[in-house]
Amino acid sequence: MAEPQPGSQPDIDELEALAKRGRLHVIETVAHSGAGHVGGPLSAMDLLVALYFRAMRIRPDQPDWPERDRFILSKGHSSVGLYAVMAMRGYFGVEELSTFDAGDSRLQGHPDMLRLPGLDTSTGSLGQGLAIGLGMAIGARRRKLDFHTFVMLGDGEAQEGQVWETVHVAPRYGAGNLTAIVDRNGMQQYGWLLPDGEEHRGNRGDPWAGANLRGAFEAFGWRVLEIDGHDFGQILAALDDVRATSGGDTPTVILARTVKGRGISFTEGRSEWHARPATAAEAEAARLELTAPEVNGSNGVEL
Ligand SMILES: Cc1ncc(C[n+]2csc(CCOP(=O)(O)OP(=O)(O)O)c2C)c(N)n1
Repeated sequence: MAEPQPGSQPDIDELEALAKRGRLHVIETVAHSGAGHVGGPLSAMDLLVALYFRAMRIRPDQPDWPERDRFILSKGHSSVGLYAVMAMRGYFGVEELSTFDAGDSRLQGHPDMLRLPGLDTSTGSLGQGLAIGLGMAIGARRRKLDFHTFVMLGDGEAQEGQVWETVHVAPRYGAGNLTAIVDRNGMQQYGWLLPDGEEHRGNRGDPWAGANLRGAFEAFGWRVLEIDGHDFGQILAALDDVRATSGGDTPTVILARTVKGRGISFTEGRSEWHARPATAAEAEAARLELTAPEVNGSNGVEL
């Protein structure tokens, strides 16, 4: 498959191939650095590819373009997924991924906007990104700019209080130009905290926590879209929808059902892959899976 050129509109087959390539970058980059997160970047990959290759108005060669859409990876521990997509989109060369997490690298374990052009915010301490995004959305209105601000959160992150302070006030500011995207993979660092308070260290995603998110956002006056976060048709439709309503007064949350570790058989739904590097043998197994021609005839990633 030819690499889509910046500014082109890759179709769904091309987006799927890009997501596979992005997943391969994630597993290989973290294996190479010896540290980093895997499960969250893999669950977010399809959403990131759709944002950077189809939905967002951006100019990778002009990262400070004032009218660019803003993106905040509030679940900053998934940085390697964002870097993989930014590299494929042309912000920097894919070879720079091999510097990930080194002390002098622009690609820190958590995103550092003072080092890497193209990042709109530094993140890592969970819970803060949505408040910053609301500030950007209000700023856009005051400066009469029509850019849209997208903030990606984890569902574990959604337990943070600052998220709900922002959810509370955003409709009051008429922030229709703000979209929260929750990567709802039903797992956090070790599994999930169960309703009875017992921490479940294992591989059970929890529908309880996810189910409450719709009601909570709606109670504060947000528009809620629920989608399959691995279905590009649904992702693109939701992102078109928020663009169409960007001039309105109601912020939107996209609750994207995802699978932690998505795309590699032995990482899917496994909480131990939250943050651990693959061994050389595991990285090779992942490469074989992601590059294998599929049964339905479409191709795996061309390297
Ligand atoms: C304020 C804060 N507390 C704790 C952490 C450590 N931490 C990093 S990732 C993570 C789990 C996050 O779970 P979730 O938001 O569901 O992310 P995902 O499953 O998408 O990786 C935690 C607790 C942190 N980065 N910031």
